[in-house]
Amino acid sequence: MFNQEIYLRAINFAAHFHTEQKTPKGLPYLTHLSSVAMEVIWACTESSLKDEDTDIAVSCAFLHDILEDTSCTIDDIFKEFTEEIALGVEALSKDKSLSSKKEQMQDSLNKLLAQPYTVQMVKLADRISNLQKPPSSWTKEKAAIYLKESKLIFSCLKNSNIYLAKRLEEKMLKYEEYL
Ligand SMILES: [Mn+2]
Repeated sequence: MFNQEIYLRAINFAAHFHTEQKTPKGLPYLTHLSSVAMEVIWACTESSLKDEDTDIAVSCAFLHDILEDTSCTIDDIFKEFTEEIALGVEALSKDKSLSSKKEQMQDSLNKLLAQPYTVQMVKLADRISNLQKPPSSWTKEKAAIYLKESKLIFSCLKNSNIYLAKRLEEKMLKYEEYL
């Protein structure tokens, strides 16, 4: 079980910064963040992780897109959360100064591989959440590239949590239907 107060701090902080942001399907962004947190909580429970580890994973789940998508800075996170969480969120964020998306992903994966498994598993949960039916505006090529990228994430981070790895594998198999 996680610490409810830490959970509340993370969800409120995320909601404050993501405010009006929507998912590609037009839903409040908090639906994505809470679905990632839900996958993480499920995996932490299945794996019987320690409460402290679950708290880190759940906090990183709620904060994993905050640096990329909002005005929140790494200093803001350091002020409100532990160093472990701040560094975890930083590793989960793409460095937009790198020129291509491919480089940004590889850089983020390299940073994640230096992080504890509690942070790495958030990336698996994020991709599980994102592998729903693609938006109608996506071409089959775009979806195929997304699946290929998902396979890279899986191969780099699958050892962080066997339950999430299995679930991501199933999601990728299902995603083939959309190609
Ligand atoms: Mn995300």
